[in-house]
Amino acid sequence: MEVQALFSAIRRRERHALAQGITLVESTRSEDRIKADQLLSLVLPYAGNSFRLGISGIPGVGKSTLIEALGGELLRSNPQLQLACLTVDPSSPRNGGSILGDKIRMEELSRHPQAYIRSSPSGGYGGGTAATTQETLLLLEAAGFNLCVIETVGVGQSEIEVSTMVDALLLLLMPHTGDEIQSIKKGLQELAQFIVINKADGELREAAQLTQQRMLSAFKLLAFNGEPLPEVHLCSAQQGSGIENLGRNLIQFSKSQRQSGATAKLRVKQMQQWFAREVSNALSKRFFGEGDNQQRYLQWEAELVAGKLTAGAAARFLFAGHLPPA
Ligand SMILES: Nc1nc2c(ncn2[C@@H]2O[C@H](COP(=O)(O)OP(=O)(O)OP(=O)(O)O)[C@@H](O)[C@H]2O)c(=O)[nH]1
Ligand SMILES: [Mg+2]
Repeated sequence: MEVQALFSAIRRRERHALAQGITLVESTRSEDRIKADQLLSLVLPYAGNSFRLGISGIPGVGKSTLIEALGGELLRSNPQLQLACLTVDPSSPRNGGSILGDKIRMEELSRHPQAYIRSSPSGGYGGGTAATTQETLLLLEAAGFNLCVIETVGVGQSEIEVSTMVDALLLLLMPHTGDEIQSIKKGLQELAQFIVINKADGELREAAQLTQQRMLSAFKLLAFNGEPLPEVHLCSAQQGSGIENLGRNLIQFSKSQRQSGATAKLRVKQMQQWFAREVSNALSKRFFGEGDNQQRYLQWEAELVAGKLTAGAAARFLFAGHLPPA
């Protein structure tokens, strides 16, 4: 399809066009990049108008199950909602696991006329491809999706990365019993606006309640310079408990953020962070592509590992074009 036609079809929220557009921005072929950039320049004036929600947590915590339950609930209580979801599937796309996995876990959502699910094999939306995720968001917004959910496998770095492109980050946690709470709470309050303890059902119910209490009291003890504290929720994505309340609070949060002008400020910050990331990626790509830089990097790294100098000194020698003494 021609770029202009693709753009028009995306604006009409035609699914095959949307899928084609996303495949285009995900492509690493240079001729596709040209088309992708043309498409992105067309969609840009129509983008930026959704509530972008990141959902992060360790594998198996219940992210997909939560999105299915929460998505269904939000669609029921908000008739105007158009929900798009970018999910990671841990299974290999080769055995067809990617599509199958999500169809099972998000059965209701994948059939809903006001929902669109895009699945990517792991390594897709989780870390490393921040630019692609951000471009995909623009396409979804131009297609009229006003809630965009990004599921990322939480392994530290990807949480931080996704937090720079969303309006709210929901961190999904397992019920804990012991001291881990002390170590995980640090830094969480700056990253996540919603902390949700999942699997509050069956045998894990009590542990989940205890986790919530401990987390709430830990947060109270910390002084946050007047910064708002994250909300701490309990839920069972599987049984549906706590979902309605969570959904209501998320919508409330998105409205108040928009009305206070926080969303607009955030969009500026998101663009600045995105630009900085692109420039730093481009610089590093250029540096390693030139002359023998890659090889000299490894040589200086070996010197560093051998304890002969500091990382700072090695970097300065590397950039000054020196080779380590033979
Ligand atoms: N008991 C219980 N099990 C749950 C709950 N939510 C999810 N599960 C189960 O936990 C397993 C993992 O759920 P997923 O939704 O696939 O978890 P995920 O975080 O998306 O996992 P990855 O995509 O692999 O990172 C499944 O077997 C779910 O049925 C819950 O609230 N209670
Ligand atoms: Mg999942």
